[in-house]
Amino acid sequence: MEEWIDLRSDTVTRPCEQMRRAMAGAEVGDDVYGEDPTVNALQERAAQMFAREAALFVPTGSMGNAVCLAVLCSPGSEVICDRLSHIYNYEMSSMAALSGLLPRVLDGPAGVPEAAQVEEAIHPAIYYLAPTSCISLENTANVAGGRVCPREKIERVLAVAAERGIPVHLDGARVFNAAVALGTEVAGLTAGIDCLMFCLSKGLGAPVGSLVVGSKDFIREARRVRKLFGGGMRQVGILAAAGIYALENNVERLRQDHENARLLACGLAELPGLEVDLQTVESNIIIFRVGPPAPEAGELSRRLRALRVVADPMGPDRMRVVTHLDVDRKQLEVALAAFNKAVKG
Ligand code: TLP
Repeated sequence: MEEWIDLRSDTVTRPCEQMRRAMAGAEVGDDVYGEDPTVNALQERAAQMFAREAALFVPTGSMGNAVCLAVLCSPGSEVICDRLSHIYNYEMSSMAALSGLLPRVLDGPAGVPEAAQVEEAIHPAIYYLAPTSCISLENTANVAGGRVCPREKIERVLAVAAERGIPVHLDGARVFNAAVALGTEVAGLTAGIDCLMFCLSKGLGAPVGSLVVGSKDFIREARRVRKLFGGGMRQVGILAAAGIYALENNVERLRQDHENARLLACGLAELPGLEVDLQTVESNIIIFRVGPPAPEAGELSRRLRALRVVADPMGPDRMRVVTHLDVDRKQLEVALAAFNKAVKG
């Protein structure tokens, strides 16, 4: 049977044979009692990789972000975030629904606000203004096209945050992609950020799971809030084992996904009606414009499916494709040939 090539997201990867073996062999215990040795090992490894005191395994990135904001922020306060951020667009308004928070939205370049914009948006301490309780950054910035936020820009925001005494959260769903793209380590890239979430279930190839990373006190409170949100899990070492495997084997190889994304982007840019800004392709995500003579993005997506290539539209004139460990070079060539056929009808 002919295979499908799924470029919708790096979330679509399936655990490989060795990862499944690690999962099947995992030692487990009841993690609500803190007694799952594999979860504990994963949490320690994550804390160590980020040079922080502690980490907490959570089922999803969305829950990780929600837990962090709930710990950092009081109801009725504001969270500064970018207009393109996942936390603002794709998390079911959870900051409002679960924690009574209002997003203060900024239009930063490349999906992350500049320090000057942040400074201007922080409310002064006047009793009739909602206090600003957190600044949330995202790296890589997904909907900006997987843009990588360099350390210098983070530092400028951190300086403003420190001066005003406001904590900074990082939605680091793809922070390993950012670090690999910059040729640096996640610990250095994220130093000084108060708490962060990163995902095992995106480019790292695990089936489930994210981690929240921070200080001991922060993680103690995060554990309580995770339970409050229904995220206390039991013999979850089976999933944590996949996470350990992912951290041990799938970080450096993200480089390949980035190279593949560049190749794919260059190929797409040559096709009639597809407008790809190659300057902005910095990691494994490509967001590009679709216009005449190509059909609307929805129709293009349908034609691609008929050719066994899956890519979703983002509105009528935009599309996103994502490279990951389940698509290799040969499959990308097949995908490009399908795009070529589909744009021409
Ligand atoms: N992103 C998914 C979709 O929800 C859009 C994807 O396919 O890219 N932060 C960022 C930056 C994300 O991209 C995502 C997922 C999350 C948080 C949420 O992670 P999950 O899906 O585990 O809740």
